[in-house]
Amino acid sequence: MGSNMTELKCILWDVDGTLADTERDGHRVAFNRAFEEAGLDRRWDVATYAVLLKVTGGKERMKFDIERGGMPDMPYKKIVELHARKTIHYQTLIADGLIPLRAGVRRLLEEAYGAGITLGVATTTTPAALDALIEHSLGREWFDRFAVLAAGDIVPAKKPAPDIYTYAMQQLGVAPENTLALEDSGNGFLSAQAAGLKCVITINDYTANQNFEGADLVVSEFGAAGRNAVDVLINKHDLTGLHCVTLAHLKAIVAAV
Ligand code: XBP
Ligand code: MG
Repeated sequence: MGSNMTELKCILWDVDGTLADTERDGHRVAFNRAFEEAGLDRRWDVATYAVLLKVTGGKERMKFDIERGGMPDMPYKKIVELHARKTIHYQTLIADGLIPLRAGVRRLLEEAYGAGITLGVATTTTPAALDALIEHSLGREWFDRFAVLAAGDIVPAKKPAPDIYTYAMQQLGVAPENTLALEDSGNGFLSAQAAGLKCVITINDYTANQNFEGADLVVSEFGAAGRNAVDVLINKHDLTGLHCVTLAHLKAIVAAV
């Protein structure tokens, strides 16, 4: 590699929607269980949740639903209590093994880890929810393999603000030009972009119609050798051989001018 080429040193992973499709059958269901348990009439159906997902963070999402008249007003303390119960329901759902990793996630994680790339997490979700997913879907060894787990209220402003990415890079001592973000949503993309990062998007049902203009690569999933080729929606750097997304592709994106 020539000295004037930018080297990929660090990959920061989003969690919800990127590592696993946690929103529809995980977070959403957990919120509804907490509402039911608290005697609230409100249930978030799949379509309603699509609207609510424009606000990141579970407590912030509840506050937003209250403001739009979906839920009765309540003191912030009550929101925090409901959210704590929601997190416990979410942990139970994850522990039941209901939410698998998305296609190609483990392959790409292992390829990057084996190649000595620094790996980290940058998410708006609550640390306890992230821990559950690592323990039950990824495997305990990943607690050590991720060099930073940046999550939830550790920064005051959640995505689309850049803060969580900036925090993760500060913790790791890596520069934005050597770091790549992996995301699934418009808010995640905006956050990564604002932190000065190039970004690869793996869309899902909730995010497929969001705006990813300017993203480096947008695909249907990371993919795998034994699966159909991934759908490529944006390929800014004219990458080839995209049956599935490999570490070589991620390196090429960071090296591209
Ligand atoms: C997605 C989010 C999270 C979850 C809910 O985060 O917005 O708020 O929907 O998690 P990301 P909490 O894609 O950045 O991982 O209820 O724990 O906030
Ligand atoms: Mg996400």
